[in-house]
Amino acid sequence: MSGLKLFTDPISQPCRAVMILLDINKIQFETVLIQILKGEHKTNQELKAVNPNCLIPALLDGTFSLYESGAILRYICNTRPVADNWYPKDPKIRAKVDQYLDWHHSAIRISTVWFLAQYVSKKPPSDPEIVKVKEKLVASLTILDSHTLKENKFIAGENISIADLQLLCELSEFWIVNKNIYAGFQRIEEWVKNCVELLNPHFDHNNAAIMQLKESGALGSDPDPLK
Ligand SMILES: N[C@@H](CCC(=O)N[C@@H](CS)C(=O)NCC(=O)O)C(=O)O
Repeated sequence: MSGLKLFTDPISQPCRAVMILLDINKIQFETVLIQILKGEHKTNQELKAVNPNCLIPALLDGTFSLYESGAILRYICNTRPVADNWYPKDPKIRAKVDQYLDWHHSAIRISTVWFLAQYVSKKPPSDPEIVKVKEKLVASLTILDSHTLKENKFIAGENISIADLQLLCELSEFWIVNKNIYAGFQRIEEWVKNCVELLNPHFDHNNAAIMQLKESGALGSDPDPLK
């Protein structure tokens, strides 16, 4: 046993990134399932003690507690037997991984706001909040497609890293509503295929919950990219 206890729900993008990293590196961990759709993150007192923000993922390593997926991904790489490509020791490549993990929150994670507003809260696409978020997201996808992935096969270089995991899990959240928000961004489309191929069977295994949600049609279907 690695001694890790992860508070998680596979329908959450940052949770999946952490679970895939653990799985692919064969690191055992104890799962505390926090079902977001049932509001369990708001009531689970053990989670609240680990993360006073009541958000997941959150991690316990013995008595050491940690929240924020980017910090958790890095901590696992720094403390467990993880292949070097995930968080390379080379300072320049590592800095590029860190650059993405920081940029992610203001540039890509914003897609969550769109998802929650349009498909969970059922606001119309013309809602000013949604329009603003989409503009920002298109600008960020354009940067990834025409800059980041033009220079490199993966975000930080020639190998897949935790930065790619973080991005892939965020973009694939829209698969729940049958939507491909990166359609037409050819380098991103190619990169998604490459990542999924490299990560499987661990990617599909951890994606099963969102695929079930998609099949259930619970949040509807919106196949139009970036509509
Ligand atoms: N910046 C945080 C975001 C964590 C987060 O927003 N988690 C979501 C699940 S994807 C959550 O717990 N949501 C519950 C809520 O917002 O009430 C991270 O990367 O870990």
